[in-house]
Amino acid sequence: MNVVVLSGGGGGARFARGLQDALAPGELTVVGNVGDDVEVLGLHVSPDLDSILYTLAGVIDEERGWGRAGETWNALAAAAAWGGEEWFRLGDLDIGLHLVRTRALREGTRLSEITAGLVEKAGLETRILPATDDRLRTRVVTPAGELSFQEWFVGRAHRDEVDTVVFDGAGQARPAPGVLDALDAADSILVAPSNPYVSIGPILAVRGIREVIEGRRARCVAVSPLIGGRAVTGPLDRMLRRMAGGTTPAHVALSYRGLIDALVIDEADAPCEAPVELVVTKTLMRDRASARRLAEVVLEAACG
Ligand code: FO1
Repeated sequence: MNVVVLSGGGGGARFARGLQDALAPGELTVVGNVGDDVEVLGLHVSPDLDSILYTLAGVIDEERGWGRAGETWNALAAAAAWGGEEWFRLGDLDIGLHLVRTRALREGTRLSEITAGLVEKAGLETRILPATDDRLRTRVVTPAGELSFQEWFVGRAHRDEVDTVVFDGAGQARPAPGVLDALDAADSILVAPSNPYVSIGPILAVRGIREVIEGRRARCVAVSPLIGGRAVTGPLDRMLRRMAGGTTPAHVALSYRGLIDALVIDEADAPCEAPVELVVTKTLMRDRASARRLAEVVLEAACG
């Protein structure tokens, strides 16, 4: 069976691990968001790809939800002491990966090739594909002006309301090698419980990806990232209220209009009406076992 999941970091990465646990080795392809990518201290950081890689490899800091477990912060402290930036915290272990990736990018290697190399080094059989190798950056338009994603999300702790989300470079960005083929060959296409605007939106903004999903043969099932109308973490509930007018499953389903056959929602959001088939279950991923249970329900809804 071929399963493709579109994912951001955090909850998306946990869901991907649930899928990896539920499926046979090699059956899963994760298409990851790169709109959050940022250059810090001269290093190229791909937060969502890294959260997916670290989570699937079992080295993520589970509590923080990003970066590596057992992290230390000496390089960052030393850089800061010399006047370097420290608003975006890079740990010593994490920096090891950024050094390798940044050097390879400077030598002209594509992000997708670099990511495949990291996946191999981690000993994973799941494929992780960046949505694009081209430059695509998410920006948010707020009452305080237009901000880069990380300036808003980390620098300002996402306190500003968001009026619009813009994907800089999306017009030119081509899908990374393997993305369209994977979607085409998929028996099921899944959308992880990630933020539809800033995690899944940038993936769908890459030329051809939305169109291939719209023309799919496979069923496409999304998992709502809301529980009881509230985001588990992050600003999605505020974004949906302001940009879509509410936080019910119908509002989530409408953000994937034309793309999904079913939406998996939490028991706390049922009963309700939505323009797609609804599947009700417990969606909170407290640990690896609950993420696997959620993955099994979603696969059942997608494959029958
Ligand atoms: N999130 C924060 O809230 N503060 C940070 O300093 C921070 C650093 C960071 C470094 C590497 C990395 O892979 C992720 C990091 N994140 C940090 C998380 C990240 O900004 C967001 O969670 C994602 O971009 C949203 O999916």
